[in-house]
Amino acid sequence: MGPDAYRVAGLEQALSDLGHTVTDIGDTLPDEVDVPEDTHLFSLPECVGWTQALSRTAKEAAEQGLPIFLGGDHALSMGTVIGMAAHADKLGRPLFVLWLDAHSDFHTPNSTDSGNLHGTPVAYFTGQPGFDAFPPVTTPIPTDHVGMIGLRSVDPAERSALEKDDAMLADMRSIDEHGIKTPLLAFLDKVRAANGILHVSLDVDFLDPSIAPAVGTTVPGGATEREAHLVMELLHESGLVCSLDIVELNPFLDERGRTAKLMVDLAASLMGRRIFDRPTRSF
Ligand code: HAR
Ligand code: MN
Ligand code: MN
Ligand code: MN
Repeated sequence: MGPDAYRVAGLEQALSDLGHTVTDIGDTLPDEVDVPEDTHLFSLPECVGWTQALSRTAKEAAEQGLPIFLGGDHALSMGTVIGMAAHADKLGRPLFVLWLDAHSDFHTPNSTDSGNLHGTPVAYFTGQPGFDAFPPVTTPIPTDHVGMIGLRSVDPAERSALEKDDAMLADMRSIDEHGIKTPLLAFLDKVRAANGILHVSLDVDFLDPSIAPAVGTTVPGGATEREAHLVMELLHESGLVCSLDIVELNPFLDERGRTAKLMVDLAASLMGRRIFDRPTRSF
């Protein structure tokens, strides 16, 4: 339903209005895999099947242009990031990942209390142990190639794992103090210095629930519409972005499509829409 809500909200039109040639390749179906159900992890066989299918889809799509992956559950990034990592490897450039999220999604299957695999993709694609049921990660993203902005709900197990690593972590407290541009520009400098390319993963709950209610895991105190647009515009200007996930949209929880529309507008800002071209909302 997430992808369809973005389609209805006019994603394709918004991007073609910017002069891009847009190809909607439709919904990706999960591969059939021989993985048994798990008593603790929800929908494990499906997630493994999706990871396998999406990594292949990402690799293929990246050859054609800049893929935008629509979801749906954030577990989607397990596949999109390893696919993009393989693409980057082929280009001979390192992949960096910018995680825009209230959560760090750094659980392993062993540490997750909830059993929700959307809480695990960053641990998976950085090569943490415990993901034996999943496709092997041949090109793990080093944790110092990961930047997280928007953090405000990180479980104790994730916290102690992150403390040992060197991902760039910008929580909402530091954003309030220093502005959202400070950690972002520092991270982009790092990508540029390494001649890297950047995958951006935008979780709806990065945004404040008052402007983006359509997500099952809201955390108050999120990014404002203006902060989020600024991030997208700076990302566009960097010229470093190779791919984007827009995820965790649950249209059942939306109010007249406002969250879907905001996510579409943010994608448009990242793809080059300039400030005076923002659409008027008439109802
Ligand atoms: N850390 C919690 C868990 O693992 C919450 C996960 C948050 N949900 C997301 N991901 N949508 O960002 O269950
Ligand atoms: Mn989810
Ligand atoms: Mn989240
Ligand atoms: Mn997430």
